[in-house]
Amino acid sequence: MDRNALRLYFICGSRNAGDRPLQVIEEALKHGVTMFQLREKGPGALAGEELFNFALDIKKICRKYGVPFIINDAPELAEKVGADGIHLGQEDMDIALLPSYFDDKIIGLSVRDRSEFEKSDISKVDYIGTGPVFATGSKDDAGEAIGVEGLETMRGMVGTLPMVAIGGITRENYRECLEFGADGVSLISAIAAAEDTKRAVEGFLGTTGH
Ligand code: TZP
Ligand code: MG
Repeated sequence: MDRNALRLYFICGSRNAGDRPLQVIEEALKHGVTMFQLREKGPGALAGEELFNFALDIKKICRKYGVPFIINDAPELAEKVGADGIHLGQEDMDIALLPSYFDDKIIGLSVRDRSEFEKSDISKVDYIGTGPVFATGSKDDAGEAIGVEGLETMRGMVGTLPMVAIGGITRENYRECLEFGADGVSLISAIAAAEDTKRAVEGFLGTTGH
């Protein structure tokens, strides 16, 4: 994959962005998000037909803006909807068991530290997501923050493999993530919960004043 796609990777589900998630997603992509992940988790999460339709709407938005569409931890849904890739955590499906649909798709894996890296088969992995770099309120079981030092350690281990930072990333700290080895930043709340989506996105791209 093109590592530049990781530059501003927006992750969102139907419950993260107020009562008009599709509008927030469209606005975010329109103003420069480079990759998108549908992560449908937690109380009130959509399922079945509703989730499928939501995913299809998002795919259309992603196509419109030429942004890769990744789905978190739902290979069947990803295949059914024709997503560009899948993101898996350490506890999710084994990458070796993914159906052949994913052979030419983007495969992302969460790897937080050396011990997770050592037990991961990264032969089919296109990028890794590393974190939480900072404290986050968006994932209950995210664990202890690894800091930018943790990112730097991971960069040393993974060599040139594309790597995106995750967890508690804001306009104030994202540059540090890039300086310490991440190809980009992935985030939920800093865009999904922003009052002004356009301004939030541009703040991560250096296209607006701070
Ligand atoms: N994995 C590690 S931290 C996290 C995930 C999904 C949540 C990131 O959300 P936020 O709001 O950008 O901290
Ligand atoms: Mg998962």
